[in-house]
Amino acid sequence: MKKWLTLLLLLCTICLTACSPAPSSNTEEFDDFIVVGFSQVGAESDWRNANTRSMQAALSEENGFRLIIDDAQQKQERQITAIRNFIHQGVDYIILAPTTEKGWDTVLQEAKAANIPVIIVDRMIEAEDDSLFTSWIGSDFRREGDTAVKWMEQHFGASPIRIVHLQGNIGSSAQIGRTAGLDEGLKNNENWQLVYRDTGDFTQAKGQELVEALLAENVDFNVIFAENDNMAYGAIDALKNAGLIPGKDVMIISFDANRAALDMVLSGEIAYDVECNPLHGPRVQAIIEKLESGLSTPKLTYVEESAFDASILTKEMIDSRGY
Ligand code: GZL
Ligand code: ZN
Repeated sequence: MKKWLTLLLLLCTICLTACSPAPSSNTEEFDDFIVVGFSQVGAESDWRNANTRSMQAALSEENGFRLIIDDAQQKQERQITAIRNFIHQGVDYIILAPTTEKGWDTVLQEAKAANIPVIIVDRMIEAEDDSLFTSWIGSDFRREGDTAVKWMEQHFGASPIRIVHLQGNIGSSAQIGRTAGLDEGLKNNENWQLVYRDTGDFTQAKGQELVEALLAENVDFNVIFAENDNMAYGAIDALKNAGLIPGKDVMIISFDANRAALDMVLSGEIAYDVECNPLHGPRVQAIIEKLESGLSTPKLTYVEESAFDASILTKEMIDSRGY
């Protein structure tokens, strides 16, 4: 072909691609992907990081997804902004792991008006009507609290216990349910005394800080009810720094059952750990794939969970778990 003709053709091609209209919204270039906007609580705990990893592994490009994750640093207002951005970007689905139960109606109305299905994971929300979300997957936090209390009743029997209660973020379903379980236990066991209660925001640093302050004031306690493993890790550091032996001087009950915490159950530092399963990725993937093929999905799905103390736990069990 004549050189000048090739050059002319080349110029046309370059011009055509350069002149084609920019995609209408920046999800345009994801046409052959299912675009998912995920508003994640934050990165406050091992549980949360395992939850994020599970979502990334399931909603991957090889599985046909483009996942946009926003880390709200445990602030609801940042989640509301993230959801508005997802609506603006025109994502196909919104996943919300809500920091707290209240305050979602307005922004979820906006998602509904934009015809974007919302899937709630982990904690629950209070919604004026449940058409504001398509499906919820999470844990029964009250049941988790009751499981811990049942074990405490069996383990401590009638001996007097003085409890320090490290709560999660106030207003989150995990805190509401686990606290309700303990409150029921306190009501039913007159040999139980609550000596201190405050939120450690599910973080290791805050858990350590609270227990250090109690030890500095010589508060007398022999049980710590920590609403997640990271606060338990912080409490254990504080006890050890004060020359106390966790599992001997103070018994620790915890939640999540992360790998590191289960190792501490084996070593005796944590007496009992109630599982809260973070591996929601495949469950969300299955829900989206069902919705994509026009099938309906259950409004609420509770995940199966167990609990561990040293009498039933083995290294093999720990190694066989996904987090
Ligand atoms: C529970 C989850 C809680 C975990 C904490 O489902 O919401 O938040 O128990 C995490 O570790 O920070
Ligand atoms: Zn396109």
